[in-house]
Amino acid sequence: MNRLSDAALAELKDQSCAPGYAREDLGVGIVHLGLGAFHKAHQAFYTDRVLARSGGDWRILGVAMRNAQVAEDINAQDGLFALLEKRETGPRAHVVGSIASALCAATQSSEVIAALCAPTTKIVSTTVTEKGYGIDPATRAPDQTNPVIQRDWENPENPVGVLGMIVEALRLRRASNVAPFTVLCCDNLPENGRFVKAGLVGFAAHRDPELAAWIDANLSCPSTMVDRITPAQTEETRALVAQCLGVADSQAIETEPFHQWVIEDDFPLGRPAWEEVGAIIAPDVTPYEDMKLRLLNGSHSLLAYAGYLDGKRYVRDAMADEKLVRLVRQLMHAAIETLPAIEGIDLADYAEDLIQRFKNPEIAHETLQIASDGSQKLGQRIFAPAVQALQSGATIRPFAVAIACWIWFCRTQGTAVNDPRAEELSAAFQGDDPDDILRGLMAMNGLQPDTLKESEVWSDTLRDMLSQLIAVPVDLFLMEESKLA
Ligand code: CS2
Repeated sequence: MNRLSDAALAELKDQSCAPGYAREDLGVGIVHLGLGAFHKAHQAFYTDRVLARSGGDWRILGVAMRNAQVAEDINAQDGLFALLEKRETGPRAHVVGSIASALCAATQSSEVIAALCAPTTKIVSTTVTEKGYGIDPATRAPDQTNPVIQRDWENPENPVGVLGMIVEALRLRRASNVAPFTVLCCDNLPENGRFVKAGLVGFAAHRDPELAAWIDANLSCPSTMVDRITPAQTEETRALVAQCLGVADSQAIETEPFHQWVIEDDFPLGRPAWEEVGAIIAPDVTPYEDMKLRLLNGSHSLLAYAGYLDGKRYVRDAMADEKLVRLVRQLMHAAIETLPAIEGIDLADYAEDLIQRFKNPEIAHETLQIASDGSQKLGQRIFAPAVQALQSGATIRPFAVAIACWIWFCRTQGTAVNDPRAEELSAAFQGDDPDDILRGLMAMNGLQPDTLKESEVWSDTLRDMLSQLIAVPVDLFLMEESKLA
């Protein structure tokens, strides 16, 4: 079987699966940092649809931050990959043509900087995960203890990290009078545009305060809410794509049919007409972000921890268990109480649609995958709504359940927990005395908001959850759902 490539497009079993436009005629206008499955299923997919509809010089140069193999493999397919939508009626494959080629930041720093400096580069988008920026979420300043930040401060003209690369490119663009590109952060962070801009200004200030002031005054960083559940690729993904298309594709990804993108419209150098293919342009995406972070991602984290502890490998398995569905509904209900109304969206319907999306039997999303990086995710997903619930006198119990399950999950993993703060977490959550564990949590910098630290109601509730977890094996605890109500 031939490998997917420009030349192999003519051999596709079904020509309606091909990109449907002359890729080579369209220039590159976007550099994307973080060439993973989520980018392929979301921004690359939306941009592909725009290119098919109205063309434009908006193809994407993908940058893998660390793994050179990722870039080599997609280049061997001329940037092409298949997106497999897992519908309940059967899978549907489509070849995405928006990625022109790829580089690796760790091994090709100067090539990446050159691409970022090209006047044709109008947008630099990012999906590097919450921890990938090296920005302290509590202060939005660069984390001085982060090895990549330290390395790039020492080698500012040869950077390998997100902040270092963007700042160096902006410095060079400014020196040669090229207007700054727009930075579009597409990670699950609240006010993600403001977050990344603060990190960039802070990083630049360490190098040159004047450059920092210029970035602050001239750089556009619109915030955006992105959504599409995209599990890691498996052998089955590749086998299904080979069956549907008749070509071999090592870069194929699988994802759910649902997708949503809400974007603030602040692109001084222009942008693809993403709204023509379904994106929503909004003056302020904060309410959409909070809705998604607290309802989708918060529930995902709870399902990941409680599901994993209850022996569920995939989200769909957890959702086949009524007691876990009830647990998730309780959290959603409490989270809705903390959200403002959004015109055109019924939050109860949104939550119900999420339940159905999580149940999709075609999507094999590992609880362990979502369980990673809790220290980076739970602030916006669980602690922030817990603060609001506490302040308004609403129920905080479902938030305490989620945190207790996370703590318990960390205890089962020890120092092997997949989290940049693994050592600290394992030291904090030792022993069988809930008060020791609470003290450990409190001592972790920037994790639990002060309002919760100072609240007896919160500490009592969390202590209560933890004592129950300690008193009975966790699987029994989860069976005894009444204790969680
Ligand atoms: C998940 C997200 O892994 C996680 O933490 O909650 O990746 C989630 O699948 C996406 O945000 C869905 O849009």
